[in-house]
Amino acid sequence: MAGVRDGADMVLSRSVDGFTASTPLEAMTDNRDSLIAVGMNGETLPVEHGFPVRLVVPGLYGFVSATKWVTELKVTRYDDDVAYWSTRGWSDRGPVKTSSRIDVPRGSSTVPGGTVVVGGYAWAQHRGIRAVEVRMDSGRWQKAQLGAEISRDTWRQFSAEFELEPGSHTAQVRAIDSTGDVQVDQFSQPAPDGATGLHTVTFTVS
Ligand SMILES: Nc1nc2c(c(=O)[nH]1)N[C@H]1C(S)=C(S)[C@@H](COP(=O)(O)O)O[C@H]1N2
Ligand SMILES: [Mo]
Repeated sequence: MAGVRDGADMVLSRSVDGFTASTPLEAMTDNRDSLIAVGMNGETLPVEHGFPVRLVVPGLYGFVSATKWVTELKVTRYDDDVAYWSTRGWSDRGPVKTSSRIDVPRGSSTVPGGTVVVGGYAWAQHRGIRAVEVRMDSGRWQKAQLGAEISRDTWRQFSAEFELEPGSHTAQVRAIDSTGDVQVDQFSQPAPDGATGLHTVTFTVS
């Protein structure tokens, strides 16, 4: 309501534990429903999730947005302030990367032969998931069935069926977001700005 000074481009949120996060001012003021949250699942916010107040910013990783036990919000500039993880090898911004994971079959598990269902989640917060593809044993990418899109900020379930012979098999998944971008298949570590690569699960068909 007070407005911000010209040149401001970041909100530095601070916590009782010394953590700080640098969130683009735009992400906290555009129409994405960023929250100062006091509750969760219809109850008072639990202590481990930030009681009495925490931030929730759709589309950004927690290390640049999700400050728990908030004590201060400072409207500032990236040129003037640096967040906790940005001095420890992480970037100062962190849009969530389009990604996906396989939940079944579990890695190293044994499943009955015949039709095997590969299932899991895909996400591309604030862009939304357009498609998910699964492949078996480096075969061709197959379109998965998608669950309902609750919102473009929520995870989306997928499943795909394969007829498999007994033996060892390896499933991989990739997501495609609503902008048409395909999940990056090249492996990279979480630091500095989020992991990439394909979740790969090897299991046995009995
Ligand atoms: N005060 C404080 N807030 C924090 C952190 C922290 O270490 N201290 N970690 C952040 C990170 S990296 C993530 S992923 C989320 C995790 O929130 P959750 O515990 O509610 O899942 O909290 C964020 N907020
Ligand atoms: Mo995190």
